[in-house]
Amino acid sequence: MSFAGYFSLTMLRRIMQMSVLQGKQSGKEREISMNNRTVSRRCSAFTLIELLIVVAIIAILAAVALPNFLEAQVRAKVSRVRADYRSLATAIEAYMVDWNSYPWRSGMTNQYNEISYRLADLTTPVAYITSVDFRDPFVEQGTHGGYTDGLPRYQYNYRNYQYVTAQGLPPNTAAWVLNSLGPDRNKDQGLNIELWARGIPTSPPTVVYDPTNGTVSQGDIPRTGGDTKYNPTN
Ligand SMILES: [Ca+2]
Repeated sequence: MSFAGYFSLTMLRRIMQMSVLQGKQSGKEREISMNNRTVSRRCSAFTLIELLIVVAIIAILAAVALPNFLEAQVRAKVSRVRADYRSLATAIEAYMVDWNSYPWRSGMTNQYNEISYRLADLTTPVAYITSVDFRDPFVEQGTHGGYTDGLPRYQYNYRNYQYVTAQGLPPNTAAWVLNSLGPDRNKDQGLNIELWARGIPTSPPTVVYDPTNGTVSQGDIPRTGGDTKYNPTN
């Protein structure tokens, strides 16, 4: 073996020894650092008790917040009903000024009790309002809401007492009523509110929604206009 060959072999052995040594050191260092990580992880981890306390606190907060959130939704819907009534009442009274009677499209169709049909004369030929497609926020879409005709409901109900003769009410009474099912989502006697206000008994008795009975409680949300005796207090 030449001197160059002997030198190369010696250098190669040396390098291999160093790398093996380095490898061993790295392994040790890795082990130490892993141990350190394990220790630090053990120190920073949550215990089961801590996790259970956090879960319990979140559950309590949810139990307190959820009913308030649902009630806020109902209150917002009641406010929307009253805002819709204001828009519709303005258009209905403007129509009365021009035509000397309240709007009423008679006849029977599949949607005859929807205001988009009964109040269609508010939009054409003169547009007293751009649309009468005001949906009752308390109508579960497509259900009849307790009305015995079984027709699906979407919108507020409307009655014009000049055209719909109500027993006990003077004929041609120039009054109208808009009605929402209210938070109980079921028909009470809101459309007969004018009779109730004049002391004419209705069966079952007229019930007007009152939030003091509970945010979700029985009753309808009616609004009247014209020759009316009904003065809502809420
Ligand atoms: Ca109701």
